[in-house]
Amino acid sequence: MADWSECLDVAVDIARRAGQMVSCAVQLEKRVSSKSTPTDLVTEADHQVEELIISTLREKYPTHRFIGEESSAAGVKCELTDSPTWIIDPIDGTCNFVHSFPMVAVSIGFAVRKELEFGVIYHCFDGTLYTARKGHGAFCNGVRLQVSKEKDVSKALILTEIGAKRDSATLDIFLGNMKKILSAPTHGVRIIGSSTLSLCQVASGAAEAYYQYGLHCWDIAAAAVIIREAGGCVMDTTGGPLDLMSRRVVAAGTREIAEYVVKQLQPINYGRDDL
Ligand code: 2AM
Ligand code: CA
Ligand code: CA
Ligand code: CA
Repeated sequence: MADWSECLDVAVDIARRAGQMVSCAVQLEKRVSSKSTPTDLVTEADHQVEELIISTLREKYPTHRFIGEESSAAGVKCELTDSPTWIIDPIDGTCNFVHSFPMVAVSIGFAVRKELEFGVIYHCFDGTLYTARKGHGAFCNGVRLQVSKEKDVSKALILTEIGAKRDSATLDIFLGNMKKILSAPTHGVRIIGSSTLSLCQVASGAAEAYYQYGLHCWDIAAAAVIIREAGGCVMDTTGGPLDLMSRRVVAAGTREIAEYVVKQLQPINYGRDDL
C-alpha cells in the first residue's frame, strides 16, 4: 500500500519553488485581467506558476492526473476520478497578490480514489509552510498543529470570504449570514482574502471556524487534510460530509462550533459552472 510520502516531499519542494516565484513576481508590475466578472482577477503569474507546478509534477508522475484553477479556466476538464490526482491553486489570493496585500499562498492537495491523502500550503510572503498527510498529523514549519478546542461560539473568531459574485441577491445572503454569525454574538469575523490561509488559521487554532460559498476544490483540498490532521472537522454547509466539488465548506476546530455555523447559514446556490 503506497504511503505517498515521497509525493508529499516532492509537493513541498515544488510549493516552495512556486511560492518563491510568487514572492518575486509580487515586486514586479503585474499584468492583470479578469475572467468571469470584473472582480474575478487573474495575472500572468497565476498562469506561469501553475505551468511550473504541473509541468514539473507531470514529468515526474506521467500517469497522474492534474486539476488546476487556471487550466480549468482554460477549458481542461475539472474531474476528480479514482486516479492519483494533484489539485492545485497556483496563487490563492490573486486579488491580494495584485495589491501586494500579504496573504497569498500556493496550495497543492493530492487525492487517490477521491480520498485526500496529503496537502501542502505555502505562504508566499513569510515562507510559512503548512503540511499534512492522512494519519500522520499536521505541521506548520515542522511544528505539530492543533485546532482550537473552543465549543462556545460566543468565544469564537470566525473567518469567511467574499467571492467574485457580487449581484445584489448574493450579497444580501452573504450579509444576512454574516449578521447571524456576528450577532451570536461571536468575538468577531475576519476576511483575509485567501481561502487556504484562512483554513490554515483554523488548523492552527488562531480562529475557531471558517465558512464559504462559491469556492472550488483547489481552494479546499490541501487545507481539508491539514485541518482534519490538526484535529478539526471539515463539512458541507448543510452539515453533511464534505464534497470537494460542491463549492461550499464549513471548517471548525470543534464539531459544536461547525454545527452552530451550519445552523446559521442560508445557503447560496452555486451551480457547478457558476462563479
Ligand atoms: P483565488 O484568489 O485563488 O481566486 C477571496 O476571493 C478568496 O476566495 C480567495 O481565496 C479566492 O481564490 C477565493 N475565490 C475565488 N473565486 C471565488 C468565488 N467565486 N467564490 C468564492 N471564493 C472564491
Ligand atoms: Ca481565481
Ligand atoms: Ca483560490
Ligand atoms: Ca487561484
